[in-house]
Amino acid sequence: MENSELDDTIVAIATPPGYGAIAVIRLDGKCAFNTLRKIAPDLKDIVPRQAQLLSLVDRETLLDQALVTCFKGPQSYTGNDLVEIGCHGSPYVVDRLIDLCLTFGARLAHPGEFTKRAFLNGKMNLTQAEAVAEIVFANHQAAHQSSINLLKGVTGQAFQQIREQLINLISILELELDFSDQENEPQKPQKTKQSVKSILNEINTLISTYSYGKIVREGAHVPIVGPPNSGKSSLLNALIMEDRAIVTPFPGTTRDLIEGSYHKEGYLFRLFDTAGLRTTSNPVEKIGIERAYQMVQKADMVLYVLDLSEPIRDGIIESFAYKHPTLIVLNKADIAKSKNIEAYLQLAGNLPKVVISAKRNQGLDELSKFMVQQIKLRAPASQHQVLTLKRHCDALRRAAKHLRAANRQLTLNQPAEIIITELRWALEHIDQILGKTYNEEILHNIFDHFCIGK
Ligand SMILES: Nc1nc2c(ncn2[C@@H]2O[C@H](COP(=O)(O)OP(=O)(O)O)[C@@H](O)[C@H]2O)c(=O)[nH]1
Ligand SMILES: [Mg+2]
Repeated sequence: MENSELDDTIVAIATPPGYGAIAVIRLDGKCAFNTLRKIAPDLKDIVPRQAQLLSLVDRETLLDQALVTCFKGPQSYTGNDLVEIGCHGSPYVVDRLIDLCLTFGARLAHPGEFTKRAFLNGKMNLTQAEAVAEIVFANHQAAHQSSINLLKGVTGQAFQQIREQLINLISILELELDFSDQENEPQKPQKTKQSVKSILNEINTLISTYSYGKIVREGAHVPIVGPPNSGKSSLLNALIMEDRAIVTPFPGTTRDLIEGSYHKEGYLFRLFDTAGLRTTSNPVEKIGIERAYQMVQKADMVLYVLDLSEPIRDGIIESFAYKHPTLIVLNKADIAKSKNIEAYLQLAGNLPKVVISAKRNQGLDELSKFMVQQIKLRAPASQHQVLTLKRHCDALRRAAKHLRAANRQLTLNQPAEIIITELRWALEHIDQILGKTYNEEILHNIFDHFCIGK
């Protein structure tokens, strides 16, 4: 957005399109109140933050009666003069009202433009602006909680602390440079190194929370794999309590990845039913099996389903199970001989395992609890400071790269200017997280993912 665009008066519907009890239209900018006056001739005084019932007219004809709230800048969401019109949720009324605003000089708002204005007007920092979108999109408890932490600025505090430490260190080094000709005792390189290391540690600790944060935000990716006919599709259906995947007694039924999700203890699990693992000459099935292996590569946890009623054969648990977090799910307990169950339990060895019957819904609760426990094990000590956004993690990684470089330069006894340059780069990346410095590309990437009217 060009800066001149900040002066425009913008309009958009803030509620989902379609029929509804009410719809909210937002009008923001210098001419917001004037535009309102043209469609609401009854309006006398602007009483900030007080809803008024007004007649809205399309030229002379009454279009609707609406509850209108005016916010006088800077005490508004955006920091500008802002109007929220709560009209009846009729697509016709909404379209007409927006058209009228356009006729009177407003323009359509871009996605996220109201929140972008709030950020540019200093009403919130960039991580808080991101939190607004996160709250809207959070569809389970864990994601919601992390977005609230972001909004309250709890997560931002961690970045703020790192920023302060960096500024501190840079100013000490700069001061020494300024007074290097005087008889000041310069800070020992060893001490500078310690400070760099301690900041780097904090950054690395934060980065390490991202694998958990990603699960919190997007849900855990859990492929269901195993030999054909072991009951993978049955397990998917049983866990999501829906008849999603086709279940047949014929091996090789499932080929495409079939996704189904469910919530447990506030976490979202995204299950992927996959083609049974076997050697096959069928080209379609081959592709399906290839996809199953690909899913394993990016999985947060793998459910490896085995059929307890089948004899154990060599290589029935493939080697990837030992490289990725895998839970062995021993299925068909309802028709298995206890001798077989014992043998399978032994086969699974040190891998975590549960015995279930997908068909009879037995052991599923235990399985789910186990899955939750596996996720919880990855939670960092402080649940408040968890990275959930890739943008933050990427910026921290870049900052860490410069701190490592600073560390190397210190070891090589390089002059302070070089160390300061690296530290300044690290600071720049932290500042970009908080939006203390930004460019159009950063803003575009963030706000383009917002909905219109937000
Ligand atoms: N007795 C019994 N049969 C099961 C169980 N789970 C699945 N089956 C049966 O095993 C066959 C294969 O199941 P399916 O879910 O399609 O296996 P997939 O090929 O691994 O997806 C079907 O006939 C299912 O009804 C179970 O827990 N007990
Ligand atoms: Mg199947």
